[in-house]
Amino acid sequence: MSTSAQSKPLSALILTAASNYNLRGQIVGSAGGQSCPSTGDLLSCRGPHPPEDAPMKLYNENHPAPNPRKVRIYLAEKGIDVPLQHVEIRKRQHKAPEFLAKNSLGQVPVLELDDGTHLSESLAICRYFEALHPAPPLFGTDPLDQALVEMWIMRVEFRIWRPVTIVWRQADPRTAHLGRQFTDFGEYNRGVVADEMRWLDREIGDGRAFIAGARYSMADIVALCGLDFAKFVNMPIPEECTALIAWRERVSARPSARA
Ligand SMILES: N[C@@H](CCC(=O)N[C@@H](CS)C(=O)NCC(=O)O)C(=O)O
Repeated sequence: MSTSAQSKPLSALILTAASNYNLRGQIVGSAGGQSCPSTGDLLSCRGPHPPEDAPMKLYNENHPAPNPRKVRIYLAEKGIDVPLQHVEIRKRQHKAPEFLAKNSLGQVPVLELDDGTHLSESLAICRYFEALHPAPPLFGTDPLDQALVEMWIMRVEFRIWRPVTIVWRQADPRTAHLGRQFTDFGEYNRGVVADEMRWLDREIGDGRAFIAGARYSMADIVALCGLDFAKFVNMPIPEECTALIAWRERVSARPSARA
């Protein structure tokens, strides 16, 4: 089990992962993970079979769900193997009573610990693993670095993610079935997203390699997932944003981006 996943192909992390986690996410032994087909059943297995003695699992949804993706990329960067349990949003499995008992907001991701504790919120889940496995640091190193990573996570969440999710919920036909849409408000936010992408492009146009500075961090994970989701909602990065496009190509080339 390596704590640095950066040189490993993701398939190696998921399919031949060598370690599992006990109650507190410590490395305890061999899993021999093996993929299993999705059965379509509630919370059916999608990732490696959870070993019976290590029930920690991550309730997950795949493309386009950007919040579980944050956690998957984070875990891949760390080389941490956690079994995935698929929650099919299109089938409303996240609103079923069994799932609401795990997260009353009916959202993924949720991390289930061995003692039955449920942890929601993608960033809280990543911070939990960061406290257990500080290396390689993805939430900063010294106090200033940690504050800068936090600053950029908050900026990206509020400046980029928020208007993107407004467009998705208020103006995208694929969410029209969820309830009344305020389409004018949604469409207005497309312009907000483009403006914020231009702002981020100017910020990182100063030559830094990553969003929060010289080191890849959680801020890059949050930004990549947000921008890729924006593309899914038909808001690609404007072509004049060359620094942002180059950054996206750099972070997308990391094996973790395929998680
Ligand atoms: N702040 C939460 C947001 C979680 C979230 O919105 N997850 C989406 C999938 S990306 C979801 O479950 N949406 C269904 C819903 O809100 O009903 C986090 O960071 O985990």
